[in-house]
Amino acid sequence: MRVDVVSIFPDYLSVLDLSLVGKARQRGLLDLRVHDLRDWTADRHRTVDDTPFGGGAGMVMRPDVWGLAIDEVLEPGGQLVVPTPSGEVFTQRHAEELASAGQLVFACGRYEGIDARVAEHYRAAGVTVRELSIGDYVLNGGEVASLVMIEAVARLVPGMVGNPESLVEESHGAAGLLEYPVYTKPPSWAGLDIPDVLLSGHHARIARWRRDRALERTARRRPDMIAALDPADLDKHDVALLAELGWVPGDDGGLVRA
Ligand code: JB8
Repeated sequence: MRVDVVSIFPDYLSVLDLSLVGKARQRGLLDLRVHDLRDWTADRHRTVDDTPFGGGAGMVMRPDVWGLAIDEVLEPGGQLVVPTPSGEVFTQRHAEELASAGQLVFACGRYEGIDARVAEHYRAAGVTVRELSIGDYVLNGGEVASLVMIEAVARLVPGMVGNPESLVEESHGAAGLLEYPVYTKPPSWAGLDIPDVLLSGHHARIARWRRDRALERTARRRPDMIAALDPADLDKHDVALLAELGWVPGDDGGLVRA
């Protein structure tokens, strides 16, 4: 897969030389190229921004400079990703979709963002343009959001993760539940003993205990995920535990708070 990142702070992306993203590059699975947006300016000051039409605070990134950069970097079939606090919230589903693209171009804005005509222009030209937010908080620019999305996507590219099982049995996987708590040696630490069931060797009891803890954790921390569960994925023990936690079947079969 090819990933291009365009930024006025290309050094922000240097951490991609490390870790599993760096290893995937060494192994030829990921062709990652970072570009300085100012390389596509022609004026003495290498200007990338200007004042907003209609007034208001701050500066807006010029569409003409962005257009030259994207026209040069984007390959046929490539997708354009624009990190922005105004975008759809980036999820594991987005990561999975992006992982199947041949090329991703991340356009990292700064200041008050990129002139809205850039996304409009590339959509009109038939390019898939994804305006994505990594969460409900505001960063100073799209670089760190791009790093987050690149890591989430890169680890899904076949061959990048050593143990493919660790890709299926994890948070935000098919189960729609948070992960159960995990423990390792020593079995007693700081006066805390690991749960006895995990030493029992009873695989079915361990699986049930883990599912109960996942359900409890999800109900407490992510009630939105409980409401989104497919009732067909719940066994009678799940339904009983969730009822104890205050979740009962609603009119449409989904769970609602009692
Ligand atoms: C200017 O919070 B963010 C984000 C903030 C930004 C820009 C892009 C993304 C561009 N500010 O994810």
